[in-house]
Amino acid sequence: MSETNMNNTVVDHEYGADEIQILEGLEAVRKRPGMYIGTTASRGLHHLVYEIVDNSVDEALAGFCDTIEVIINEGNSVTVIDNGRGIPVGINHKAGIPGVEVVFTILHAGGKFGGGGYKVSGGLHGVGASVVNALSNWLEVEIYQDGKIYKQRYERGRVCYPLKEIGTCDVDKTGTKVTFLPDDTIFTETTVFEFDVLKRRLREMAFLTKGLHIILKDERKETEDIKADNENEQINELLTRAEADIKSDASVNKKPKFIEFYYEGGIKEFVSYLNKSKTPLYENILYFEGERNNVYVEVAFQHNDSYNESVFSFVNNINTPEGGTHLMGFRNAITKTFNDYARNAKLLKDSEPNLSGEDIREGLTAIISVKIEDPQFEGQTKQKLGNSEARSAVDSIVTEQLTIFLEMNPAIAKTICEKSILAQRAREAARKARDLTRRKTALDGLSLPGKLADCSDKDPKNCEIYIVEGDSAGGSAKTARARATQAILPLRGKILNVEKARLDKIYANAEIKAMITAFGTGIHEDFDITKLRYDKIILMTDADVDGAHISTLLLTFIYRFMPDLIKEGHVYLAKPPLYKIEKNKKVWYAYSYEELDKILQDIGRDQNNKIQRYKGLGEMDADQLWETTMDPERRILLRVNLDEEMESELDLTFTTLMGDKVEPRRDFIVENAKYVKNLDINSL
Ligand code: TSJ
Repeated sequence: MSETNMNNTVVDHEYGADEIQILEGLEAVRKRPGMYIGTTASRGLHHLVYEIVDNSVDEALAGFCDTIEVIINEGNSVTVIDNGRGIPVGINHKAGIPGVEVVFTILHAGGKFGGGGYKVSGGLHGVGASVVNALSNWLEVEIYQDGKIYKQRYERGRVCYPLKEIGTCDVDKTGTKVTFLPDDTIFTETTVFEFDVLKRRLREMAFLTKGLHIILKDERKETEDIKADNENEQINELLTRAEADIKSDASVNKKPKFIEFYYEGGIKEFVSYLNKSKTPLYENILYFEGERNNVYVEVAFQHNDSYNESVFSFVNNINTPEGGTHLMGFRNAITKTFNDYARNAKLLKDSEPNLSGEDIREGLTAIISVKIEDPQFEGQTKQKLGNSEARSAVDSIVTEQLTIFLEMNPAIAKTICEKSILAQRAREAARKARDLTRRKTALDGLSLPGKLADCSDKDPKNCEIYIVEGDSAGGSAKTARARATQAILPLRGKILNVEKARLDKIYANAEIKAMITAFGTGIHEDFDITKLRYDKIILMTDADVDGAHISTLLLTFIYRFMPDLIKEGHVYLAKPPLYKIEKNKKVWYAYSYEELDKILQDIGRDQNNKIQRYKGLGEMDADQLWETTMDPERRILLRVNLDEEMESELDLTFTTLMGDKVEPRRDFIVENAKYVKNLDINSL
């Protein structure tokens, strides 16, 4: 092991022991890749790219680079190019090898060897380029510096030859180019990069780094992309229902091959992007920026006329879905500052109580981004920022600048305060309504909704609940079900769109109340998963556009009120068949057009084949419904997943699909052909 390395290394040794350690370091990465990149599935594969790009983003944050280009090459290698200073090629004193070799061969070397500037962007779990190198079949780096081009190649982490000069370039041209091919013996599930996945994260990075150009190109032939797409075929199916009408538009099928992100306004533009399908309450996007105690703070926000809070926080360009000190600092600052303002401006009377944080955050879209030298993560999942200096930095910067802004923009200040006061009143009304239901619950034990046909088994682990659209399908489902373990809750018509209703109205909605009581968990801060009455919550709707819409409404409700049900994998979509085929008294069901095609191929395409296209659950009798959609032995269920790393995109998915602006909604569907893909629905 060490021999190969010795033969290939530039410098003469004294450093043999170090090199053995180097190899052991990278070998450890190859042995336990999960420890370094979390997963070797598709997500881990894509993280390799982010890990490399993070280095270029650091160079941009240090002020030496303004363009990063990412290219997916034919054969699924990836190239990242920046126009920064180029990784240092001089011999690193400590290691006795060129800086670039240190970066790629020594575990956790990233950042430590760079002088000056921030080492801020975090990378997944803070691992470096060496991890990408260790997990690549091969990796090549080229550096443009002082009119020279340097190159080195590695295979499975090992140096192939000493860093060498391979030519000259314009002295003005500087930068780094890295190309790597992920190791298919490690990424056994897939080595196919998905354009859309990279696109989403790169867009986020561009939003978080104002003034940086990030370009993504796909140079593969059509086939690779289609291969990746087919892995999500079951999703396509769901989509074809909702999108059948749009699909005729040829542009849908044309994949983008090139995209450039550049946001001069950074997170300000992030906020307007998130609000694009909503109606803002005022034109400005408030933006505050500053540095305190070595914490660089940026905050942008704008209220819209909805009732939901869409606040996303980032530390060193990494999303922190669980928040932490930076988020607490922000919340504290806006609560205090708006209350002070509202009192002073007599918008809030002396007799009235303070606005709560929740009131002020109603309809708020915000991005909080901090950059900090040594982020400490806490909590069970180590995703919550713990540094107390981040709290005080965000709090004081937002308080100071927001106070001034409100003084100078009284009309906006008044709009926000009035919206918050309305929210306060609605919250009070909702609390009263909720207390009423709570008291009732306490008295009756569990007063389950009347429409619910509950199952008899009392162990939630064995139980499932079907949420069924419409009374007639509900009736069939009640007849068809396995009474011991399957409960049926029929819902009447379209359910309330929680994106467009305030809490009091939501609590007053019968369908929503029925679901909340049936599930048993409570919602929001009262949510308690141990009280869940069913292991599986199965949404069963028609296989048409309306059905897809109802599913989305239901998912939106669950996402906003009890997201943990989705995160813990309790939420499913039933998949009714699309076709029934009859021949000689025998019956087949097909769940997709492809399946229909296959069945017809198998049984022969005779004239007397009877093919029925199911339009709704109502067209099936109880037996058919059981056979095709409810029998655990035969049915197909799709599990709904939240990809937490793309929180903001997910929020956008729901708000866009459920929002009231028609144009953005259509654009969204056309652009992202697969909205459910964001939900990452996995077939079981
Ligand atoms: F890490 C990496 F190898 F994966 C990688 C690093 C990949 C890519 C595409 C780019 C980079 C990278 C590194 N771009 N720019 C830099 N800059 C430095 O490493 C650098 C240059 C000069 C100095 C200095 O103090 O003079 C310091 C650093 C960290």
